[in-house]
Amino acid sequence: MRDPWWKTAVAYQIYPRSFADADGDGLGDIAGIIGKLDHLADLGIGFIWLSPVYRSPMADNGYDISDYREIAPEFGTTADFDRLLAEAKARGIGIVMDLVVNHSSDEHSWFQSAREGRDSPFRDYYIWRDPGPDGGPPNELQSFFGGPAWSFDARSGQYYFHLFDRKQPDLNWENPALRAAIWEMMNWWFDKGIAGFRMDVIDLIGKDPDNGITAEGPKLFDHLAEMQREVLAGRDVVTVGEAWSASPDTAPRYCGDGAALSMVFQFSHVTAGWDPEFGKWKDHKSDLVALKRGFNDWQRALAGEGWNSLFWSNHDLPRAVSKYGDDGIWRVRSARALAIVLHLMKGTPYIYQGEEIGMTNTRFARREDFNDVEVHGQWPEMQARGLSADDFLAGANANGRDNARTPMQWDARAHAGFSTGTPWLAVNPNYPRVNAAADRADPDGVFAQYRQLVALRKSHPIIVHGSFVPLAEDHPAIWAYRRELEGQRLTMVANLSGDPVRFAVPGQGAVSGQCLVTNTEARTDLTGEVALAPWEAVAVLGTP
Ligand code: TEU
Repeated sequence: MRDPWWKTAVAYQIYPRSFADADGDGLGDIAGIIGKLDHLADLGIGFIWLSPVYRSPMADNGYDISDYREIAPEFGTTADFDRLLAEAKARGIGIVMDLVVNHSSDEHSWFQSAREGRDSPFRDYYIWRDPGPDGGPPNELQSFFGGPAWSFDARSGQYYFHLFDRKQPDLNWENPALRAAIWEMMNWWFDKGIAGFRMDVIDLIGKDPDNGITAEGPKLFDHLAEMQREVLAGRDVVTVGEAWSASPDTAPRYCGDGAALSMVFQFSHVTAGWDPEFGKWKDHKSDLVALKRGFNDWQRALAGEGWNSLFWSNHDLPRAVSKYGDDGIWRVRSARALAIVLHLMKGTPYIYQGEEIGMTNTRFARREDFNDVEVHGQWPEMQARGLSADDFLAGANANGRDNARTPMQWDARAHAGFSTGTPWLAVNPNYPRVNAAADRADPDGVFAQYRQLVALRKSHPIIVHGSFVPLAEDHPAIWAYRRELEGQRLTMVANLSGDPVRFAVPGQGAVSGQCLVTNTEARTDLTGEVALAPWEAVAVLGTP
């Protein structure tokens, strides 16, 4: 059987609001994306995951959709979108749309009708319950953005359910008519020629809220099987499900043989770096051993069946170089090391916009400076649980979603060349130094490293298909692994610390041959003890 194209391709995520603004209103747009397609073609990526561009009141920056087939006017028109699809295709790049169907916007016509009363034909598209015995919410379930997951609707005297903001009512997946409407919508987009879907919080669609079950609920895999039958079967597309609760045990049910998804986004490496008590809202020193375990466990679990996605960052997470690297003096070298570590594992790598030029977190001086709905919703919760204002601010600065959402830094012009107007979220002040034009001009820059890695994946099947064996899993500073395919061995060794480290390469990783990639000096031999410079990463290809 021919390999699916998405195993060799590298993905690039665009958060349209912050990518490129063509019309000067301070918000990124589709015309802006089209203007930057050559940057992406040059990087060599195979598909774009486009965060939502649908019509939306933007309570959660587009993850609250009011019309699944229309483009948000602030981002452009359907004609602009069709042009993007065609221009990307002409460069060999597919467009993967964001499918946000755990919930819609409360301004979707379905919800507008549903809230008119219990007789509305769309009432059952959402989850309504009578008040609890005390007149309060039906149960204790909480929203991910803080506060109860139930909001009262005075007109009908019932509560509706929302796992996110109150402007994001959850859709009722128990209703076959709702499911049919979603299948129809997905088929409509595929017929337009999109390359796939990234599925927002897909592990939540099988929920059973009456029994307090939200993630991986009893109906989840039935719904995915129906999606496979009604939409995906026979289509040569990529599907990636965002699944915070997926585990190595459940992974095959999402993306094993015959399952609906090509792969999932799982977050074990992300949550490994969170505070045990306050989660992402309290800064926590990251632990390399736990971080590696997050990846290695999944590499092992999906060795035979299924496929991994590989990512450091996305629009909900901090910038990779700030979280896992060193965004001070080692910014460029550590960003390159992280790229090498990630891209030579087994799976499909996702590059988040700006990662390819080593963009860093922004420091927000005050809580009020954050834009994100999650920060403002979670503060009262965390305060009630005993977290101080200073600690919360430090946590939000370390892990908050706005870090990834500051505008793309294209060049040293005002607002980093992102917009001629005033950006919706301020550009990181380091843009005169950290920007695409400067980085791309540097043969030892971050972009050059990413471009090389994307190209190597196409020329070296061992990177795509080779078996994976982690090495030195308990080492606190070294990340190392071995890949093998058809008599070839590829060993990657990286020092993820700012100190020099002497490391004895275990026998099962020993290799000499050709230096495939390095962020410092070329090496052709990884046998015995090697002395690694700070943040040095190197991969050697040879025979065992
Ligand atoms: O994110 C899912 C999600 O659960 C995150 O909000 C996550 O909980 C949080 O960042 C961790 O504290 C998806 C989208 O990626 C996100 O942008 C949306 O806000 C959310 O779903 C709702 O659609």
